[in-house]
Amino acid sequence: GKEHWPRGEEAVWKSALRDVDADSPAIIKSIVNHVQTSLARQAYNLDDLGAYQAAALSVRDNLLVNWNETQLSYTRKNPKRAYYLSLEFLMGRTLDNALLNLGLKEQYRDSVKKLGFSVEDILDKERDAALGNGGLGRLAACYLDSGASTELPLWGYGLRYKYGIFQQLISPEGNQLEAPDPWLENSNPWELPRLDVNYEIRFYGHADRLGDGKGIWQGGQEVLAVAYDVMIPGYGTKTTNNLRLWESKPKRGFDLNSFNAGNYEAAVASSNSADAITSVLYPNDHTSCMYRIGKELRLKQQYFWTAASLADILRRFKQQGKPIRELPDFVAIQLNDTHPTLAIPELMRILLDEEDLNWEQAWSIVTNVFFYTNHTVLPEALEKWAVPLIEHVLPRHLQIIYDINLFFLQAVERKYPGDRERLARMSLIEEGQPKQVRMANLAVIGSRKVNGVAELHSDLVRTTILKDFVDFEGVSKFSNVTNGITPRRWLDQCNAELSDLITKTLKLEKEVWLKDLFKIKGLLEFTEDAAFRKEWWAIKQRNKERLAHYVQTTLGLTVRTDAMFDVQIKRLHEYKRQTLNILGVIHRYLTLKALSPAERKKTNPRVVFFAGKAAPAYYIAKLTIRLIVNVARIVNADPDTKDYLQVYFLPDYSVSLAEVLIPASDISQHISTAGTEASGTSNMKFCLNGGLLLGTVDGANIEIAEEVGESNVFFFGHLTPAVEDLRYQHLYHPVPLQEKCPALHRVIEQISAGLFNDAEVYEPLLNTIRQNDYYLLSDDFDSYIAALAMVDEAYQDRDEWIKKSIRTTAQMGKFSSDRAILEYAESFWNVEPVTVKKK
Ligand code: HBZ
Repeated sequence: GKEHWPRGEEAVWKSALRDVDADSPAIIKSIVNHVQTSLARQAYNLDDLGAYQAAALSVRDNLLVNWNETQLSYTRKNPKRAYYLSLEFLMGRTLDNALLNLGLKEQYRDSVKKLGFSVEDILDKERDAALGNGGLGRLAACYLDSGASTELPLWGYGLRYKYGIFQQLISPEGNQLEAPDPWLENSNPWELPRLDVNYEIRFYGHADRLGDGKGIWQGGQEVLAVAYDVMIPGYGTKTTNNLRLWESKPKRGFDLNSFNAGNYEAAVASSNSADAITSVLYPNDHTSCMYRIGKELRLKQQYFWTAASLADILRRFKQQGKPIRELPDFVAIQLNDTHPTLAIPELMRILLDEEDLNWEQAWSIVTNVFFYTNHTVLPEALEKWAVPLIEHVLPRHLQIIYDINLFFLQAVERKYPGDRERLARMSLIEEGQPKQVRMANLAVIGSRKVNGVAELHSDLVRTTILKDFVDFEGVSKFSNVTNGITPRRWLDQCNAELSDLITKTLKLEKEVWLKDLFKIKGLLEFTEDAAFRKEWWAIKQRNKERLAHYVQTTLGLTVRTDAMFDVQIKRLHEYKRQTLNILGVIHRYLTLKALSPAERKKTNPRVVFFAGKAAPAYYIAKLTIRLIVNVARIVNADPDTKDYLQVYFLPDYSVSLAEVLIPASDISQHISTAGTEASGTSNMKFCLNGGLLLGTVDGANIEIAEEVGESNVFFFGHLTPAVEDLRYQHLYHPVPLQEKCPALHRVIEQISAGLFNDAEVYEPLLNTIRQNDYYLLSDDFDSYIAALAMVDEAYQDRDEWIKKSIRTTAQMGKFSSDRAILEYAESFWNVEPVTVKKK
């Protein structure tokens, strides 16, 4: 453990080290210095982008000091550490977050102002780090923020994709087009290349068994994993943790044989394949069938990342000089979904083949190190890998998976003699053409604990997809950690005015309530204070105007800001039912059209916003986008209704767009078919910002209602236990839509008749409802429309609405990701906070 210690006298080093310097002139000096040296630019022709880069480098210097202090203190204290393995980290922008976490925002605002720039303008120059699809990736980002803020020794491990989630363009017809996201184009000041931290990762080759469960894996292709570190500052603490992202590189001297043979092209081609591993984020959420194309590359991504991360974790552990059997006392590894499950056979391989442990010793270490979080119960989303593919890419791992399976099934057979169906269900191998490895089963049996992400979801995990495992291993291994969100980004940063009002009202330092979110409950006593309500409402209004300004400048469209703002923003998926929302919009449109002008005037004006990306191969989801865009076109241009109903599809949804949309919402929609949305996390973000929730009894909506009170949310739709029966009815006792739900039938037939152009185009989408309606739109439509009417009615009583809004924010304390990450640390990992001394 010597590597981080200074060589000479510590005091001499310390006195010379640069510390966080909150002094404005020093900040100006540092920015100017970066302009002149790091950027090699002249002060007089500096643009906003240059100013952003210089400010970022200057802030980075502060982070670096804290990062070094933090890592040094971990090395000295040698605590048990936790590692969060996630294929996705949806970080968004960094500069604003770093300024707020360091407490330097106002100093930098003043400094850049004196240099002739506006801090808002330069913050806006940063590109999002969009290394994720949606909730799962953003959750990982919130957990890193919370880990650092609660001073946990927690590192993230992921991949440094050259291209993040695709950029979404909408064609004039309303089709989604995908363009690459070259986010590293302008260079990235937030990453530190660690060219010296690298590992060789093997693929292909051949594996031999050596007896006693041991083996040897040789040959094939070797690729280099190179580390890039991203600093993760805690809020109001010196702790600055690390997110280590791997880049793939051809091994130096790789395929020298090809060069020697004069086959230059073949050598170059193989280098290309090494680079390809971390070139692009897979844009599919939930639909594993969609990465059948290029699936070998996806498997290689998963192994490359887990192998490099484990090698790094083990190297750090070994530097302490402890025996390998103590690994579980110093290391906990959280698997974010099944994507990193190959870490289980990989650690077995290392322990058996390289550390020479026997099977029992190795398996006992493995099953005490790993923890698995499940994020979905949708059967089509459970990962499976074809046996022949694993055999080809990772031959030794397939042997180990078969051995794990053999021992496991022997144990199941001892407990349930002769129960062959149970064995078939629990096996790691699904029979079929080809056979497939069930990654969730492997993750479960290789882990110490398994959790879902909201109470209902964890119950469903225990009673449906993992029921056999609960019966076999006992229920205590299967628990729940309800998701959370960081109140720093999702309130203080995105809604600074509301944050200031809360601070002023609570008479607490904002550092206090942002770190103990239950403290915002103190707002409850101000619901009856008319002046407070007025301020609360004025802030919501300004946030609506900020959003309207965004729409005006990016799309050239004028949004009316005196209407209710109704928002649904999330990945496009049938189970999330954006289709239900747009059909509801059409229903409202038809209703408005049928009213007299005088009657229309009495209605509640509404602006409906949609945003979200569809997986590029998800045809039905793309049709939904097309329908929304075309409904918007017709409705917004109709002089009869345009004062009462506007619809917008905002292209290219991202973390930074969410930061503008969420604070502006009066009502947001979380309307998945009951039992399908594991948790949802944007529901928490809207409610924290005083938006009310319209939703189904699903995921974390349920716990939000428990906290804020059912009178402050709008629930509708069938409950989870009814869903299975309804689906059965659809299949075996279908009722024509016209009889079952005439209101929905009318809407659908209007689309079919061409009210929104291109009638034929929508038929496949409409047929999903007319035919088996798997996501139960026809069962929930009437109660959905009724719930929308209740929202309208509630909004008319403005004072009561504002009270609901305040009560909602006030009771969201539970949903801080600080609470969630501490639950993982305390009840799973047994990892404790480490205080990093302020110098
Ligand atoms: O994880 C989401 C759940 O749908 C949501 O309910 C939950 O709140 C959130 C955090 O727990 N799941 C995802 O976002 N999943 C993915 O993005 C995904 C990505 C790649 C895959 C599969 C799923 O291969």
